[in-house]
Amino acid sequence: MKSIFNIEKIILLLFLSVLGIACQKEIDKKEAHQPKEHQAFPYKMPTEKPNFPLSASAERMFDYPAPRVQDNELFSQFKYTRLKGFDYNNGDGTITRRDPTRPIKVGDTYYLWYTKRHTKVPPIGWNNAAKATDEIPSTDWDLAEVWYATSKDGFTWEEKGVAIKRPEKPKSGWRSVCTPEILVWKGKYYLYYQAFDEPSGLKGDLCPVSISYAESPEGPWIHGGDAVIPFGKEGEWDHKATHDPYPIVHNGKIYVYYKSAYNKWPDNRKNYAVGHGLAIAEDPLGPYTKHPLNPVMTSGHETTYFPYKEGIAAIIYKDGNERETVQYAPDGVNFKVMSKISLVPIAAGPYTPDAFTNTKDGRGITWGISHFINAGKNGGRHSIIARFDCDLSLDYNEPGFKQSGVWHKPAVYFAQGLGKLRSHPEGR
Ligand code: AAL
Repeated sequence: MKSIFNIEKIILLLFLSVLGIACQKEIDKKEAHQPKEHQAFPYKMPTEKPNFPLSASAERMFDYPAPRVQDNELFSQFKYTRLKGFDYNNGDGTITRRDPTRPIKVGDTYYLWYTKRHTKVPPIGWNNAAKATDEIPSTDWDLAEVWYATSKDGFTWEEKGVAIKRPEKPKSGWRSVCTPEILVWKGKYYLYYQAFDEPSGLKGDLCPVSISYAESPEGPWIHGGDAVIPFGKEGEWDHKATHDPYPIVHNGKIYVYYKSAYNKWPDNRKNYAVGHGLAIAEDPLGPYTKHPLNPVMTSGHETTYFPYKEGIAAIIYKDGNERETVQYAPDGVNFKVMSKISLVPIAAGPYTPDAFTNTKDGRGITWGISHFINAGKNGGRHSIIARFDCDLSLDYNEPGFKQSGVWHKPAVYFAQGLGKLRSHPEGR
């Protein structure tokens, strides 16, 4: 008799405690929806989002890696250094170097690849592409090849020669090979690059991506394939061009971020938009499968990505509403803005020691090579490559790079004067 009484007591107790929990949950839920008391925002910066009503801006402040930009690991200033070792023919426009890869270190030597055009005359512009010849380039990257240079310190470089030559017509790339990027995979070196079969600008900036490989960073480079990044189907955002191929090893596979421009037509380019897609493969020579959520980035221009913590971070410039930002995606697909940046390195190739190590703990970047496309005076337009330094690294902490002010001399602003609004709105 006594034992039955105990069991009932236990069941009753159990029932009451479950009831109790359910009630508490209900209370919490109700409380959760109760408008919390408004409180004054504290003078001392909260380390995490306060639990009282906040303005949209104050809410967002706690969506960043740190509420203060100076403490934000994914915010940095960028400082620039002119490189030694490259000649530009007194800036007369006949020599250009642009769209550099990331430098890689082999032994104690840094290797760098880039677009080099050395033509008799400067480019005539893509609006005049129909007048381009075998000697007269349309754009700055027309009639170009992929060259390479080495350095011991990343400041002084020695140009070594051509890595990827333009093949004989009609092979893909006979008109121009440019905008390279490097991958190191299973002890071999791979160069991805754009391959033009017509002067850029004729019908657009249309080109597929080719790939070559070598046992050594000094070559010889063996042709590995053409159009390795599949174009989209007719009407899709990337059916016209695949640019700026950018491989990173992630999740044991090759993640290639690439750029494409859409919403533009030969007779109407002014409403163009730029996106970045992701194509994934288990072998550098492909096949590549494009991510179903492409474009994974809807701002930016050239591609710059690097492993960060368990995910991928990106430096985004020029185009789109989220231009001039650093973004991060733990899955390498769904990027969010982590900071707003200024004086952004264009077509940046950051030195990224863990780009090809399949890291689950990306350490970030501190320097790299970028380009300026508006070097040289009118008629001598060409690009130069330069070094940038920054602190987007978990292992480096230089407060100088974390200051929030970027002060240009008034002359810099006045140089962007109203007079150029129609002729050169972007101040090129
Ligand atoms: C660059 C890159 C690609 C384009 C052209 C040369 O900024 O996006 O390489 O084709 O411009």
